[in-house]
Amino acid sequence: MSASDDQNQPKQTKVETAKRDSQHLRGSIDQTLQSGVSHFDHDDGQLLKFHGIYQQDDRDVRKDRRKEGEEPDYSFMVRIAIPGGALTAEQYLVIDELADKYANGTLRITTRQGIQFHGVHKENLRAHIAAISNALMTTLGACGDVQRNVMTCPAPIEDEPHRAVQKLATDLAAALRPRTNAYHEIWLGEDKVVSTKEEEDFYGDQYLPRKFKTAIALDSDNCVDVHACDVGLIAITEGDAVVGYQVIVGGGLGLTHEKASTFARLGDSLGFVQPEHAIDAVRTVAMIFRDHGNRSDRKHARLKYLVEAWGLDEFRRVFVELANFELAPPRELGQLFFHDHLGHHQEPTADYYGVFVENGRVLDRENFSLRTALREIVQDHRPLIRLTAQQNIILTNLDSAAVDDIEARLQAAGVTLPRDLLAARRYSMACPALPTCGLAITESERVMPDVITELENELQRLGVSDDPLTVRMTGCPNGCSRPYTADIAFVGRKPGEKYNIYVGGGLAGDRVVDLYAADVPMPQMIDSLRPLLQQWVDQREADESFSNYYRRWRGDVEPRRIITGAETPLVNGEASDAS
Ligand code: SRM
Ligand code: SF4
Repeated sequence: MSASDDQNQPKQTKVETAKRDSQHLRGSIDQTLQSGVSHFDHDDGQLLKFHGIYQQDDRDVRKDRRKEGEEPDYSFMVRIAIPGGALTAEQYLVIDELADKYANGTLRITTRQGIQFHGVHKENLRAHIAAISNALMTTLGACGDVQRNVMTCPAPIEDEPHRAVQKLATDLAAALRPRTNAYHEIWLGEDKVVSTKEEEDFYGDQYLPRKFKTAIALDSDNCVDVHACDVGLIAITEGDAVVGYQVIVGGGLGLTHEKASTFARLGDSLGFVQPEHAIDAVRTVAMIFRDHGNRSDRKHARLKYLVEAWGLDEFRRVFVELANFELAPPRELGQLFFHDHLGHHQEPTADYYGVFVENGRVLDRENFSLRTALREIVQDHRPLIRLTAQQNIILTNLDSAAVDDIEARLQAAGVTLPRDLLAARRYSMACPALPTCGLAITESERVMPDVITELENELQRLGVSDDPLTVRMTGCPNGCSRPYTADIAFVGRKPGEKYNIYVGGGLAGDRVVDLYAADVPMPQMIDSLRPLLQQWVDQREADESFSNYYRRWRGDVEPRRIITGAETPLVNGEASDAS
């Protein structure tokens, strides 16, 4: 298919109609909020996403309630979009307070540097959103078919490139934020205005065909997994200056099991732009997506399908036609690196400290009081806060004495310090899955800590527990914790805790995985991996990483850029000898 072939599009989806008829995201949300009903209808449910709100129900009690003839136990997930993950101490304290006041007493740092609340009840939604807004944060555009939270390296490193990418993240977020006044009317009580065409001069009546994700990496640090986004920018540095940005297009991870037409794909280098054209480059890609993306099938509506269908050359041709700035040929990129920014770091004027938050969940439970410890640290030291794309939190602007105090408080709260973590846990991530996510097939966040313990034991037995290794889990194939770029990934496959196991990605985020074993019951997952781990330890060269060994063993000359939803597993689901 080429850019000129797509005029005769088939019938658009119901979501497209809901968007078009919504008067710029108003729908009947306001009326439903004022009514006594427990939940929103389909169309308003779709519109709510643009406001950063997901209607959910407690999956743990869903079946029992159905048997009793009761309706689902509805509540709402609320997501704050935080460009570059940057918050003030005051904002963090508001978020912490809201977790108790209106949500389920926990916070969740997301894989895109946002914050989620779970369990907010309909009657509290307005007050909750208003409190977030009063603290100068927004949930607008945290979900929905618009540009999502803009990610960038959050490390408070005092050099020009870090400052430049952090400023660019904020500017880019502002440039593509929806303009509709609906948010202010519905949640903040502003007077109603009549929706006009001009209200959304960029997005129009139907917004984008699907979510649109952006991230900005540095050529020295890809801690944001830039190739997994619809569009990415990589800051190319020379000395202490950013000389321009490599524009990456067509990344995305969601796929559907056994559907070969769906795939996870890493973005390709489109070209190189001057720093002053970075925002326009992203806007131009978004414009192409807006005008040519698939609006008749949401499973194939992401930008990656358009890039794949057109091919990179055609995509570039259309881009150049629209852009009123130069797109130079892509720069040769060196090996990308990844830093997790955990632990104590010293910069010329201040120190910073990265705290490990297992699977992003900030909570208190028996013998573990991370949430209280963080609140007290923030109250007393007033650090600036940065959330990472690995679901962790960085406290910045500290002096060295503060760091000693922070470590002491975390230890007293039962939190493991980064230096005491083994690599498998340190680099691990899991998505929320059950009981909140409506799409979860299996558990993820709730079982991951035990799976990691089992894997750690195995890696210790093999003598490789200090080797950096990314291990990620999701409760379905949508890829929310970016499993398809990890060294080892467990992806929910069938109810009853059966997972597909993938291997062969890696820390740099520039390779996708292979399907290693399918339908593996959770208790057998580590058994299934054992032969391959053993083979790596026996056959690796020097300190070759797990995935580098795996790629060499498989004879891959080029790292693969795509996996489909219907791969053939390398081994049977049962524990087996990989060699
Ligand atoms: Fe995601 C849908 C959670 C990052 C791909 N994602 C969902 C929903 C909203 C479920 C739903 O649609 O009903 C999940 C809410 C669960 C809950 O109870 O909280 C959900 N996604 C998350 C978060 C919270 C996972 C986490 O562990 O932190 C992340 C929120 C990020 C943020 O702050 O914006 C999150 N989701 C991702 C990522 C990773 C990334 O963007 O870097 C991906 C893969 C990259 C990509 O988009 O291709 C991702 N989420 C999806 C998809 C698959 C989209 C697709 O193209 O097929 C869905 C399903 C959908 O959109 O229909 C989804
Ligand atoms: Fe839900 Fe699947 Fe995303 Fe996990 S990966 S949060 S189960 S949509």
